[in-house]
Amino acid sequence: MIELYTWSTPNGQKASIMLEELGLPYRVHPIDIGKDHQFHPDFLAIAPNNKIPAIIDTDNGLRLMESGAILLYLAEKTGMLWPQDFPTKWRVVEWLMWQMGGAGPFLGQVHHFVKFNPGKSAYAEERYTKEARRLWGVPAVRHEAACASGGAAFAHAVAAVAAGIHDLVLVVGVEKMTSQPTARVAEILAGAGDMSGEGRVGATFPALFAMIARRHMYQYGTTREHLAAVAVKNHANGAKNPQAHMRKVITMEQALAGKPISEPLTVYDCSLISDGAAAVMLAPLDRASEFTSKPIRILGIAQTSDHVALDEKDDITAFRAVRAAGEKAYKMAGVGPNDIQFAELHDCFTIAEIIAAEDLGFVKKGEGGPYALAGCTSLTGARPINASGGLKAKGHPVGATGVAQLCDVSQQIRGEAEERQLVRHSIGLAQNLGGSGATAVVTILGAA
Ligand SMILES: N[C@@H](CCC(=O)N[C@@H](CS)C(=O)NCC(=O)O)C(=O)O
Repeated sequence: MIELYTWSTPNGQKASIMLEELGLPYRVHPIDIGKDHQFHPDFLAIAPNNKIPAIIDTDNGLRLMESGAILLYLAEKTGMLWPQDFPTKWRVVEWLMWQMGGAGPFLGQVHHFVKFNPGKSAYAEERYTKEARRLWGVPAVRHEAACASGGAAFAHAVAAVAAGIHDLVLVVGVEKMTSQPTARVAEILAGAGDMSGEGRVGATFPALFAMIARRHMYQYGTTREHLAAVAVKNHANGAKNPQAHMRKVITMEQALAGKPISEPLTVYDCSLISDGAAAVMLAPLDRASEFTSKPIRILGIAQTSDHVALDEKDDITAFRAVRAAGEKAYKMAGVGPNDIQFAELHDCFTIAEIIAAEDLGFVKKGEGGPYALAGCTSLTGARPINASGGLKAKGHPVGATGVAQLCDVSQQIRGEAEERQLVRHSIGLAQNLGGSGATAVVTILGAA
């Protein structure tokens, strides 16, 4: 157990985020620095420099102050977030020291001299503000496209690098969802849909995708077994993925007997409410080797849009935006569906994976269900889909999902997917969906 002595400031948050990220059990002891509790002898015995954060590790009695030392200690204790290869480990230390000795103190001093210094000092204000502006002087932007936010951010970053506007771009997807109850999360997510119509009558995404599934069943004979086959396969893959949210194998019987959520969808047809983050770095190909010995090439990418509300679409058994993005991405890459060896598809619901496989031309319209049931999309099938476990088992932290899919495809291309490593892995596709088909991003990746 880690005893954490802290307060809600940026240095305190560093320690809390690290403990959460590592999943270590910890207990918080608030030290109200606004009331000078940091000078109390009990706290000084733990942190002689009278600053939060500080920790005591009850496993060995070790006490530690300084946020940087705490991060390094926890990383080494768990072996997590602590690269084993020598140069990468020192790259981590380099940037940690930069935060501790550069960005952190300078931003703290700006805050102090500009907001709190009662005497005012033009010299200090200018000195620290100038340095802070230099540190902050990189462009940063947030993208919002519901569950396709990560993919949309990536698509725009690719355009900026390709246009020569930026050389290096970091695309980060992040979402924290589990602090809210399921009903509240469903309500918040519904806000990304058609609130004036669907949302107003209480139709959250499970209800919308249930209607899509019903219609697909009616038009093409898709069955509950077809949907369940997707769930069983993605759970099996997720169980092999150390980064998956849910690592639980389920049987066909379990999937078919799942608790109803919105008929015909059961709990096993719905993706997870997850916390998660993912990042990818973009560089022109001639600079990529500065950062990795295994660069990944973007062969094709497209982002498209469609109506938000289901009733405005002429066919709800297909996502027009996915079809259009797929066609454009194939054209850019100079390949067709048959060249795609594996894919990460946006299985927010099992029916969405089936429809995406059809929209992207992996199978004819209406054949996505039988294709999954026949095992063609399993790790050893003809075209593996969601080898990561997909949104169903790996998890669906919405803003992170589109970026995480690209990480999963890259991992396969690099041959680093361990137990999930596919035999054919030189060209893969990621498909990210926003809302009930309002936004789609399709990316085709290959080895550089
Ligand atoms: N270098 C230290 C700085 C810690 C620090 O400045 N803590 C502040 C809060 S963010 C504090 O405890 N201030 C109380 C004080 O200065 O009396 C670290 O990273 O842990």
